[in-house]
Amino acid sequence: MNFSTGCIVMGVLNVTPDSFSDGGQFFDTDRAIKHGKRMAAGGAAIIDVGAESTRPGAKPVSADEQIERAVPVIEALRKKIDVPISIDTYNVEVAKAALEAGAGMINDITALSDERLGGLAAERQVPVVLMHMQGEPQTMQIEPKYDDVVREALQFLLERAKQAEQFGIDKGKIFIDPGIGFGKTLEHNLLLLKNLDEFVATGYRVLVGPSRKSFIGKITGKEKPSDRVFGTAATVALAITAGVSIVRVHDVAKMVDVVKVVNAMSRNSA
Ligand code: HH2
Repeated sequence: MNFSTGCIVMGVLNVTPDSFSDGGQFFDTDRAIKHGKRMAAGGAAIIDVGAESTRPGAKPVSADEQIERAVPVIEALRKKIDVPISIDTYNVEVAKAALEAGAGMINDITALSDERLGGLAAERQVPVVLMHMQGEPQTMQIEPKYDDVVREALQFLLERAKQAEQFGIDKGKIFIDPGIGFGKTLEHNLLLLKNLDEFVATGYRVLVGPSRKSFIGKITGKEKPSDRVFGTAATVALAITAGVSIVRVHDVAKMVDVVKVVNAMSRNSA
């Protein structure tokens, strides 16, 4: 991963029948592989493969089923493209199988709640994403509550990042993520996005994943996630200005343009 030009783009590859924005579109292995190649050609610097939807209300998928969905896609992409692949999982068996298949990064929405995942990342020396979530996907959007969402997410992520370092993961390989939409109201999401610079100020690299999420639909009135591209672009531009290192998005080629322009402007004003 090269951050010399600024922020980079992580493309979302959901090998699922039920993801909130593209469920079913890339459930078929061949279609998933094609989409991965398309995202790489569009300028993705990382491809994040997920085999379980974590949308609000989603039910967990067994490790075997996730492995069956993700591994053939990772193996094929590893051979066809040069872009690093990350596995979006909180399950240690799924992570192990994905790393064997050629993934080189772990994206954990539970921020190493299973310590074995921390051990695995340290042993294999792969980067990890630690994300903040209140509750769990099945129930997280019922009534999210915080005294101070920014402070609480920051404190949680700092604790988990320190733990990750204790596992033996290099600081430079740890990414923290406020977890947009994970146990958050519209107001919470906006506060987190407005204060991304505070996450950057921790010294850990920051990843953010606002792409096509429902808070954008609430603001713009766009019901269909695929109509939320411009709304997503606004969040991406703001995130880069705050110093975020990775944006996790669905519309890779379009967001790569946004990222290139904002990166260039950020350099010129430095
Ligand atoms: N968002 C989703 C999934 N994984 N990982 C990180 N680190 N940050 C995020 O914001 C994040 C994530 C949800 O988006 P998507 O994968 O498109 O949907 P689904 O969970 O329904 O598959």
